[in-house]
Amino acid sequence: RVGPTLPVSSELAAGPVEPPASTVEGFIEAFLRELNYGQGVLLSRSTINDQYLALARTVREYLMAGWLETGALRREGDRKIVGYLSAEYLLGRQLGNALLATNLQDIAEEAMRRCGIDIAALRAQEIEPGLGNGGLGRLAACFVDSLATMDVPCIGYGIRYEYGIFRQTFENGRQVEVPDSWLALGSPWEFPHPERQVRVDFGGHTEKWTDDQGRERTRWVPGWNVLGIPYHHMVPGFRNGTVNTLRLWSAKATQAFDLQIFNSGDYATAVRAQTFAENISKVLYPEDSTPQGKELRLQQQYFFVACSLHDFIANTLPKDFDLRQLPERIIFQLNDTHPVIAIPELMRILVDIKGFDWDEAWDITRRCFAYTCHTLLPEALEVWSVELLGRLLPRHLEIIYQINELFLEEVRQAFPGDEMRARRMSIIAEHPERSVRMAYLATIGSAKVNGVAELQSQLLRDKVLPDFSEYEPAKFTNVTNGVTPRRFIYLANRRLSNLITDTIGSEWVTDLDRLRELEPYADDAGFRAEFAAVKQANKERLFRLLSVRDGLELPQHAMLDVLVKRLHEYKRQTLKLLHIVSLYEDVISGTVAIDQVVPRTFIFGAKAAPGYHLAKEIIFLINSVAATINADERVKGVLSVAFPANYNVTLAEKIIPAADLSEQISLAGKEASGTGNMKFALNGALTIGTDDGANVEIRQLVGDDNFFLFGMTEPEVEALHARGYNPAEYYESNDKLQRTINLIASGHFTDGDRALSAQVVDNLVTQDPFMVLADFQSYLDAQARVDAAYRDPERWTRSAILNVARSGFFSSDRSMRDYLDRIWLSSPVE
Ligand code: OAK
Repeated sequence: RVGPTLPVSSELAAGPVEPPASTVEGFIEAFLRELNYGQGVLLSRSTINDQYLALARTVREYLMAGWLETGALRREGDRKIVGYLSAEYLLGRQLGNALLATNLQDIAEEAMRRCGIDIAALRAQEIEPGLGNGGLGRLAACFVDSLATMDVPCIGYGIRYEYGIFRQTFENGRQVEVPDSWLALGSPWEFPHPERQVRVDFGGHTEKWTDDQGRERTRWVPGWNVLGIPYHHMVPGFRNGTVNTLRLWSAKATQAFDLQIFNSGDYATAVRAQTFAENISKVLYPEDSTPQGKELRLQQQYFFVACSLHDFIANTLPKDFDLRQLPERIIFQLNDTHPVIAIPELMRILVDIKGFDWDEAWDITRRCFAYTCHTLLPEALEVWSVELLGRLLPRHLEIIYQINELFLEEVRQAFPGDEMRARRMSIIAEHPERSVRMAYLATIGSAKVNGVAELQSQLLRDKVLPDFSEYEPAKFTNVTNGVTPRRFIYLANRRLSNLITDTIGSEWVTDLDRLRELEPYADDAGFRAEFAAVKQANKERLFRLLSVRDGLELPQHAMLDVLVKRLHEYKRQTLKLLHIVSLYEDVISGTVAIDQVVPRTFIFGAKAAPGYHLAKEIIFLINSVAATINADERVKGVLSVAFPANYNVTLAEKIIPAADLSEQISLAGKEASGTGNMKFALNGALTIGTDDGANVEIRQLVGDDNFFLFGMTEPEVEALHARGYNPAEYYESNDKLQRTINLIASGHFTDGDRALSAQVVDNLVTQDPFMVLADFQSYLDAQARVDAAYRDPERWTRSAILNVARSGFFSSDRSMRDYLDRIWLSSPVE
């Protein structure tokens, strides 16, 4: 039986909540009940979707007792709770994870078989909730998984976007975005609670008033408002009975909002007004790391943050709770700057509504927040124009001004006469327009600030927030990212999981350092053979999928060389493309005989932000190169390029376990951490990578012999910038690079149309902001080392095993322990 057996709460006085029996018969009974009474159909008349929904609801039943009891424990206990505030949760499919958490996989499979149903078809029916863009959103999903598995009380707060990240399709090689209607067939994983609606105000103005004690106070007279409806999701721990909650907010129009207009007889306007309000949670902004400063985006941010703070204070804390104790009961972790408006919001609640003095409120507030910065790109640092912020949230802008004024006074006291410093540290930027720097507000208003890998945390201190780290060095810390081994090994790579468990037992699933015990087996030829067989089987599984899904036919025995992540110039998909074209050019020019080439299949996966023009040109070029190379008999079976559309969590779970080579080739100093890099290493791919983000830590752990390092270091990049970088020099002086670029520029891959590759080529040769050309030769040299290593399969497999054995550090369970020790300063609940 899953779930704690303690009758912990009088709320459960009606009797213990009994899940169905964990037997095939018990499961079938519950499933048929859900099908008949939940879905309202007979098995013989049911569609695949009926069956999927009934199956999901059946698994839910097994989690319910644990969920209710965990919730009761949280409310009744006095433990500190983590309030994870994130605008994105890239969850991936839920069914497999719920079956895994409840240990019902085999029972469910057999139960479905007896009902004449192929469970694989039901799994495939699920549309993943893509409520995130990439790394930041997937990290949030890994973190809530780990917290539940570690019994840490956590509420994840976010937005229930009606449309998540767009579905990517290709038309003539160009990206076309299709709306992602993940809710179209109903989501069995969410529990709407319209009765727990929260009102959120916007606009209007502020007024001064005097209270009974003669104190001057401020009140916000809002101009309009919307309702937030919470949708609860279960976050099950791995077989520990804990089920935490993810609370996602959906916007709904208030009645008052449209009644006024309705009464004036203008029905159409009233309906439009309703649509306007409900737009707030309509769609996820698809820009990854490049904020657009759109009004609706700020509305989204304030909307979910206001709902969440209200929910915690009014509904989770006891009614008579003394708010001076708030920092003992909650830590709000800010997932980048998107939720940072929570800081002035808590000040508003404490000062304007609860009547606290400013200083006391500020002391409380600063201890309730911690800020994680996920970037190093200057263009990714959010700023909001004062004009917009003041129009949408006039009271919050006043509060931000006051926070700033008091903070700068402190700075001036600490550094008398250093007015330049005070100006640099101001939350308000004056150029190019008056705006609020959200990262500064986050830093000033938080107890701790962290980066997501050692190198980035260092650069954050030295380059992004140097004045702040000088002023309050103890505030800054690092927590290197991690990934959940439940989804990314156990679920995604059952074959490897079984091999590991057969070899060292099953403890590794919740104690990933145990993978170290695999190290001696790297020298065991029998184990290597089994390990290699797992890899081969995973490749074949992937190829079957890509054949059905994308009509791609790929050779069975080539090295699988994979670059999957968002499309961004700094991630340098073009460098990979240059490598592929140079190999191809070697063959077609007769420089290298085809039988000298190590067979490789290259896989790309990448979505571009819809407005990111150059990124979309790069996608087109990759597809053009792929089509040309795949159709060229001269390289058939030796060089193949696959770019399946719509890379997402579901596809990642198939691609990563099959990969031989993991491409982590960002320009040093640009990738904050990366988490794909960790997933590949844990699944036995070797990395070719720069000294960037968490690659640095991966290399330190797996060892130089098991990692292909190339490219400039961050200080070298800086030095080259300072000297003045001119990509044309590299083009002129490197014959191979010239031939490669010339072949692309010639129109060879674009049916002779030179214009179709010109933008990418010109950008590389004349601008190359991420120094692709400067790292080209070093990359090619490293790829030659990759080829040499791959020619020796025993050596390769040995390295792959050592990558797995030495990457236990990259479990998100470890990240959570680090957050607990360094930031949240509390230990998991017993
Ligand atoms: C998105 C929006 C604004 C700022 C950063 C991001 C983002 O996704 N950053 C990514 O976060 C991941 C998780 O920490 C890191 O692994 C990636 O390196 C980083 O680009």
